[in-house]
Amino acid sequence: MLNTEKALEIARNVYGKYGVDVDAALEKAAKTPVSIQCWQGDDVGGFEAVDGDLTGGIQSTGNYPGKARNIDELRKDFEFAKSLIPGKKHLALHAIYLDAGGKKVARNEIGPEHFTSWIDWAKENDIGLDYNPTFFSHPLSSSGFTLSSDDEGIRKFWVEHGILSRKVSESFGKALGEPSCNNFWVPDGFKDIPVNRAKKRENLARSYDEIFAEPISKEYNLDAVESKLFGIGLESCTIGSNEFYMGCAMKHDVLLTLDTGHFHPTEIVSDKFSAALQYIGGIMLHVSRPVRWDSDHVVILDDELKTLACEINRGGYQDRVHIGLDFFDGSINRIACWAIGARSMEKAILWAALEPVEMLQKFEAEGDYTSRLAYLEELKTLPFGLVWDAYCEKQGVPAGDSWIPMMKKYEADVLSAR
Ligand code: RNT
Ligand code: ZN
Repeated sequence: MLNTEKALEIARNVYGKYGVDVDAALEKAAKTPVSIQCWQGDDVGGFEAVDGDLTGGIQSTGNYPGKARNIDELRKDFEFAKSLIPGKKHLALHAIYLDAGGKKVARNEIGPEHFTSWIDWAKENDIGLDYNPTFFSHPLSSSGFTLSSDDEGIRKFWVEHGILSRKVSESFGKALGEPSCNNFWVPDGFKDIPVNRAKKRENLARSYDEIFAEPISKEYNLDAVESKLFGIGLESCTIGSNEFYMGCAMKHDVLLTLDTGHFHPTEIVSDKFSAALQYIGGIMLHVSRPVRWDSDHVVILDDELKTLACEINRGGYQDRVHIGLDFFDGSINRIACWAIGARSMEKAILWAALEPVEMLQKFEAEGDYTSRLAYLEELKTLPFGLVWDAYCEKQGVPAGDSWIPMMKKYEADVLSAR
């Protein structure tokens, strides 16, 4: 392998031809936070003191050995995964990952006190935290409806969970000095053709009116609402659809969460930033990889991932789009999933930072679409790999494929003993 300085020299030369400042790109990428989902570590199981299946129309398949069985193991695994991933990182928690010392806590009572050990851990590890209330895998979600339920008791129960989730998230922001994104996703929907969609959507809207009634400083907490197309067993109607949450995000001035697996298969999320952001303050991304359906495969560096990152950059939306990951695969080494997915996201962010946006946008403004396409193609074969390796080196994480034997060793030493 070339040494870092040599590699950078070549890259500076090549990218310089297009007016791209490689060093500025490295800095820009390093500053972009990526929120990594804790739930990849244990197949969305969580650590409530009750056993139950994963419900809500989502699924983690595969039974690869070595999954984290408790908070300590999950933290250890994440610490190791983190050492393989360059850039600024957050960990996204779900309410079911609370630390209640083995005690059973009702969902509508999960509050900041159950996450103080996570905050201490986050400080030690120099990462930010994000949060998600958990509206699935619970007896009171088994009817298929939570915040949209016709049953006032059930609806109120989940409203209470939602209100408390904002307090947990606020406590993260206060303790760690940067806002925590608090993401609402409810599985609510119908398997078969409903005849009163309106009622459920009115209920859901009413619930958010109640949940978002109290103002919380955006310095600490940024609420986000996530739409979806369909879930397994909920194919005919999702109450929290895209149109529902577009309006909800506008009304309550909260982030709109766009999950890349939550749209029709040919519909692409990279086109949506510049549309939604004309009217909505900010977007939270759940970067995932749908294969034929919302399958939550591990994110890879495909064209759409690059375009997602480029569109944030091209539009100047760095401060308004919060990048988060959302995939969960139990069929291969789970730590490798984190590393592959998050490293791919980082690659895309660096790729975008290396794009000669000014030059390309000038072609477009001048109507020279020929040059626009010609250069977009030529850029694909610039020595990106050299810059990526240098980025990893500078960030103190393994470059190239050198992380793979490290991951295998962790598997042999730690995971295989579980
Ligand atoms: C489900 C949503 C949601 C979940 C996580 C676990 O389709 O994408 O974001 O994946 O909250
Ligand atoms: Zn999601």
